[in-house]
Amino acid sequence: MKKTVYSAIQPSGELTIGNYLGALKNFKELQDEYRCLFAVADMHAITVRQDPQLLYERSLKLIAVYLACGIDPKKSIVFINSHVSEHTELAWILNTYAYIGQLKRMHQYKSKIAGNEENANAGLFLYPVLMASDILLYDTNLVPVGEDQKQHVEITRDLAERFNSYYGDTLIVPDPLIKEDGARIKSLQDPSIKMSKSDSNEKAYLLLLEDEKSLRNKINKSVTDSVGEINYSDDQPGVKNLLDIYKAFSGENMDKILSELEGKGYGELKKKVFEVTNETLSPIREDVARYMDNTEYLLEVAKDGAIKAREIANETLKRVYEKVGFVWR
Ligand code: ATP
Ligand code: LTN
Repeated sequence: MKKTVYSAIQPSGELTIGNYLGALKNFKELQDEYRCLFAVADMHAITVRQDPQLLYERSLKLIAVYLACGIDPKKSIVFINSHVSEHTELAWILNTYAYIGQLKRMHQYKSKIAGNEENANAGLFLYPVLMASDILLYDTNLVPVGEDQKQHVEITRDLAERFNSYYGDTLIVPDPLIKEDGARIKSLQDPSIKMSKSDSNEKAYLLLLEDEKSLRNKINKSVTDSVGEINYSDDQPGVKNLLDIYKAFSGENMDKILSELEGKGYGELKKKVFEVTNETLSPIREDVARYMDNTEYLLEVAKDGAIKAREIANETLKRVYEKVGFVWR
């Protein structure tokens, strides 16, 4: 029996290279060894108000991105969360085991409600429980994500362990899978914060589907420092971030990169970063455009994925219902 991998991305904006390097890039290679599920987290996305038309388009586009990044719907289950109602059903049960104190300590929650606590919607608060349900419904062993999601995988583990301690072994306790390279891509304008698709400054991020010209411009305008030397050091966070991006896209080791760039200026570093980024992204860009010309096929992939996902989810939910004492439908 293969182990299970589950991950999801929110269709809440245009994807950045942070999403690609921290998550997407690692999905393809897992398909042969594991039973993989890759989802469109549309239910998570609405914890922040979305334009309905855009949400719809981005959900389909995310399927196109999955396929363009090498996910094969014959090997992996690709689906949209809201198609499988078991996610919200398990979430309700897990809500009754989640501690308010722990939910209040989640970094993502704290940063999203900053300055707006009274009017923040309850979905933002319960977001990690829905994420835990996503993961636990499929008896997931591994969750490939970027560093920022580590805390959410930890609360998932806590919920599974708490449930198991009440009822005996029921839920599999998952591990996060966080790759060293690319797990923490920073903003190009402020390297102390993560690169995020919801940043209000568009120069802060590089989009996965960014065109060549704008890719070059944004990299050229990225913040460096006045040291004037290329070192991989916390004292030079902007340069360090560019080196991390270079390493994650090229797959080369840092010593080799640094020796290649020895004595060179930041202009040369930026040129290299542009080349390696564009080389990886241009075929993805073309493939996504091609898939988006055939949205019927994308819908078919999603619907087929939901049927397969539901089969697994239903079994787990039944197990949970029986433990809790609910009468199974
Ligand atoms: P937002 O910033 O709008 O909340 P996001 O850009 O973090 O969203 P998600 O859909 O929440 O996007 O994340 C999808 C995946 O991308 C997750 O596994 C997350 O850890 C990863 N990820 C997001 N940003 C980065 C980053 N800067 N570096 C590495 N991985 C990232
Ligand atoms: N919260 C995640 C998206 C997400 C997810 C998941 C990731 C929703 N459900 C399950 C891994 C497993 C995020 O913001 N990146």
